[in-house]
Amino acid sequence: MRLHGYWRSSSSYRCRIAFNLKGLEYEQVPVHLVRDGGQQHTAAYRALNPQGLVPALEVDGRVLTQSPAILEWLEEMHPAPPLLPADPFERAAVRAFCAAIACEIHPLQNLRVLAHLGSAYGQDQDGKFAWCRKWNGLGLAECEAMLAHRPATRFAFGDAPGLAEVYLIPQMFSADRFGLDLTPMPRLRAIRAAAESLPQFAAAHPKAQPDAE
Ligand SMILES: N[C@@H](CCC(=O)N[C@@H](CS)C(=O)NCC(=O)O)C(=O)O
Repeated sequence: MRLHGYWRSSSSYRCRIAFNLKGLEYEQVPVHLVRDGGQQHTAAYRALNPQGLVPALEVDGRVLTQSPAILEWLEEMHPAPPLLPADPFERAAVRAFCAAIACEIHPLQNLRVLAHLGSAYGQDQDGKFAWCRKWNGLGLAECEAMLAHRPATRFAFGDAPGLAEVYLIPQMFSADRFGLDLTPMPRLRAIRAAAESLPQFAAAHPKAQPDAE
């Protein structure tokens, strides 16, 4: 398997965590999202992913895109250890938590959205980061609330890490990068501390990647 990604991309980070939790070997192919105007826009990369976004996963000569699809495929192909609970209702609850991150927060902070805030609305780096803090702050507070009435387990949906942490930990990394104060989210911070004590998460961290800057 070849993962085309970028060290700081949270969607790529999700995939790296999941591969590591499953104990799977994979090769990384760096796609620099900034250099040369963004290597994701080259014809060669768009042949892999017509959306011009990372990640893209090459598997036996075929290509999968969209990290949620990659993660669901991974879970179906390599069910052990599971990233989702056995109970269908709980599985839906985990997917809702992941969607709160992948659908409501992440798209608003994407590089091309921030570039448009600059070119069309005159926002500088401070303005763009303030925008990112707004949507990360709102979305992560909602994630904290989604867990408020759940049992006090080590991770979000039990005592083992799963899909919720695959989405959450990269999103919290982004939130830090944008300077968001995570003090009002003690449950999320405790989950992150538990996850980051595990080697699978440490190895997936952006700063541990070969293309890290
Ligand atoms: N929903 C997609 C999002 C992919 C995505 O937005 N990737 C970002 C990096 S995290 C990207 O490639 N951005 C490049 C750009 O905006 O030009 C997924 O989860 O795979």
